[in-house]
Amino acid sequence: MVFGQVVIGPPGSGKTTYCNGMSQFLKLIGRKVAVINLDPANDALPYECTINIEDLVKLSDVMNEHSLGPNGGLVYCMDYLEKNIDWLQAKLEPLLKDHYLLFDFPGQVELFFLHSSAKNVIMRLIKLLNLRLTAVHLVDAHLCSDPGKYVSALLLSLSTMLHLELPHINVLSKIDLIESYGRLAFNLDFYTDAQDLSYLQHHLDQDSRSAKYRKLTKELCDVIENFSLVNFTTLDIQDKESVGNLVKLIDKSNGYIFAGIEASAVEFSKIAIRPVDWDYYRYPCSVLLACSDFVILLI
Ligand SMILES: Nc1nc2c(ncn2[C@@H]2O[C@H](COP(=O)(O)OP(=O)(O)OP(=O)(O)O)[C@@H](O)[C@H]2O)c(=O)[nH]1
Ligand SMILES: [Mg+2]
Repeated sequence: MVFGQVVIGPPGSGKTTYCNGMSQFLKLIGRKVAVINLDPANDALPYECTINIEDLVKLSDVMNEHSLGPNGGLVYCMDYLEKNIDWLQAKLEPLLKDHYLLFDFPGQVELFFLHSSAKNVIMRLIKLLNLRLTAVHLVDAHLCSDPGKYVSALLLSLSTMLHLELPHINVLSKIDLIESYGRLAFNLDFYTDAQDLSYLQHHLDQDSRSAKYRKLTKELCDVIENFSLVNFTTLDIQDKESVGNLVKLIDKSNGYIFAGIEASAVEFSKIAIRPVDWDYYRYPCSVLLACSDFVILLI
């Protein structure tokens, strides 16, 4: 049985940084990790990727050949990947024996709550390769600083959960920056639990700009509350405790802890007994070399 994570979320929410930090953390606790970049718009990758969609299809080629913008280009690339799923299957097969998989997906959100290609790719892989995957949906914690944006984050999370039909964990990323956005209207628990949204509506009513959308906001909040599916956990990718807590949640959701591969407790003890140093911004040697060449050229 092969376990892994499907890392998704809006542009800039921290997916690529997460894959880098998470792969280093998992390696430290003794897992063999493969990061699979399925975002053709990711140019400078901070992690060493085992499989790169760029080897199948390039976003710039698609945009030039089909006169598409970046959004249309990404939809095309996902459709292309779905049609060429055997390419990805063949690349993944050698990893199945002992690797934990991290899939870095594009940040174009409609691919995950509207279009079917990304979902079909994930479902086909699960069936063909017997994978156990959890969707890790990153949302920038900055959205908590504005009630309207927070409602949109809830709605996006709910639609993505319903569309993908995977074990799913919503994460407020970059939580280390939350204090820099000013005082929140409610305690952080309010935003992570997403329980009683009437307080939020009341708060929105205070703002004259939001008042005219009052009925719409109420209806949206009712939908979110009626499903009662969305909550969030928090993450600071630089903090080992924060990453460790998230790993434990993910292990429960995709069944890793029940698979008896290695007891999670044993794995975590490896990290507890020694100081941990990982650089989540780390760039692979080739990128550093390319950068230093560039500097030399500039000199
Ligand atoms: N302070 C802080 N910054 C973070 C964290 N995670 C990511 N970032 C920063 O957020 C920015 C965007 O991160 P990326 O990893 O490129 O985000 P992404 O979701 O992959 O972006 P796209 O691929 O463009 O959709 C970068 O400058 C990261 O350094 C975090 O936990 N804390
Ligand atoms: Mg990225």
